[in-house]
Amino acid sequence: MTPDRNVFGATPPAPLVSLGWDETLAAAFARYPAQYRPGRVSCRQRTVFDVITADESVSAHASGALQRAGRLPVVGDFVVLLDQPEAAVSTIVDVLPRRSVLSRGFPGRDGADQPIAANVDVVFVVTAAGKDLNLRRIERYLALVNASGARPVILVNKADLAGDPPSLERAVAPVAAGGPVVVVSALAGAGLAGLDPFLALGRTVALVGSSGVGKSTLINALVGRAVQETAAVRDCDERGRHRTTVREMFVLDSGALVIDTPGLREVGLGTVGGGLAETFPEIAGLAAGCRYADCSHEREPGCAVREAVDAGRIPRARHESYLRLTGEVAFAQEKAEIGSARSERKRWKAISRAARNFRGTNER
Ligand SMILES: Nc1nc2c(ncn2[C@@H]2O[C@H](COP(=O)(O)OP(=O)(O)OP(=O)(O)O)[C@@H](O)[C@H]2O)c(=O)[nH]1
Ligand SMILES: [Mg+2]
Ligand SMILES: [Zn+2]
Repeated sequence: MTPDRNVFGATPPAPLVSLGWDETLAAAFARYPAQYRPGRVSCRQRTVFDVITADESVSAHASGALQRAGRLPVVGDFVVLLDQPEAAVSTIVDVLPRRSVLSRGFPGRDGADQPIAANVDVVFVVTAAGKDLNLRRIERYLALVNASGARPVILVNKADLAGDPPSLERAVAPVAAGGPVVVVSALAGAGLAGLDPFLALGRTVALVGSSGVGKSTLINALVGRAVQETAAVRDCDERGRHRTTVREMFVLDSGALVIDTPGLREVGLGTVGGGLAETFPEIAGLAAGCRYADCSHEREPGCAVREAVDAGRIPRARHESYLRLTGEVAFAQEKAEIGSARSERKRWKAISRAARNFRGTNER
């Protein structure tokens, strides 16, 4: 079955406010003259972007200036469009300031982080009952979300495969840090009402989680139609393990915007360490009681965190996970510093080469 590509539910395209437009964005857009119009990126396929505007959905290319500056939009970005009468597609000339950006560490050479989605209010960290239920992986996702400026919600899917919902809630409670946990079965349509508080008009929700946990199945259940392919639909033509290959935003009847993402093979934290204290609040809270202000909570004497671990107040596995993630972020930051130093050196080499050539031309 071919999925229905219309991103809108039963409701037609809506004014910008219902796409999450706010006063800060309006102020940033105010300097553009009348021929420019704002829109929100709902999908990116290589070089073509789908952009939802106040009254339609259009295809667009990023301007050469944005491409050269490496300022390409991601799904969820609010952008400024310029329609050129002779061109079939619009041009994105600017990306408006982001109120949040969900990124992951990207194993690229320069160690830069890779943005996944922008202007997201809430992220559903989706996991499935059964063998996917891995607390360590949930912690990784939570760290990414907490660093993004969006709020995390832990969503346990496939409740139909396992014990009762309360036991699934209890299973993830040790990593939830008091945040919301919702147990659903996307396939059976059970428990979905628990998501309503996060799906109000103009709110943007992104779904992240391993391949196969049921993110797209959940999107279909929320939209009420098969807008996304799910693993079961095309099991015979296996194009690799991942069903969803692009990030895409859909508009629900409630007016909420939901972004489906492909499962990540590796959840690298990248340079964003900001989310760790929020992800491990009980560890961050104890750190003030350590003897050394810069305690790494590994081996230092007088470490309040180690004491709590030894006393059984913090699970050993959780402490180890904290140390591993902290170490990863430190490594990524170092790599990014070296990476940017390298590109800076390259830039200067290019500039001095240009200067030499210029002098050369003048002297000849
Ligand atoms: N039993 C059960 N199966 C489910 C449920 N939700 C999804 N599935 C199945 O899980 C498989 C994977 O679902 P998808 O929605 O494609 O998973 P995904 O997270 O989008 O995967 P990627 O796109 O690869 O990241 C499909 O066979 C679904 O039918 C559920 O609530 N219960
Ligand atoms: Mg999918
Ligand atoms: Zn310590």
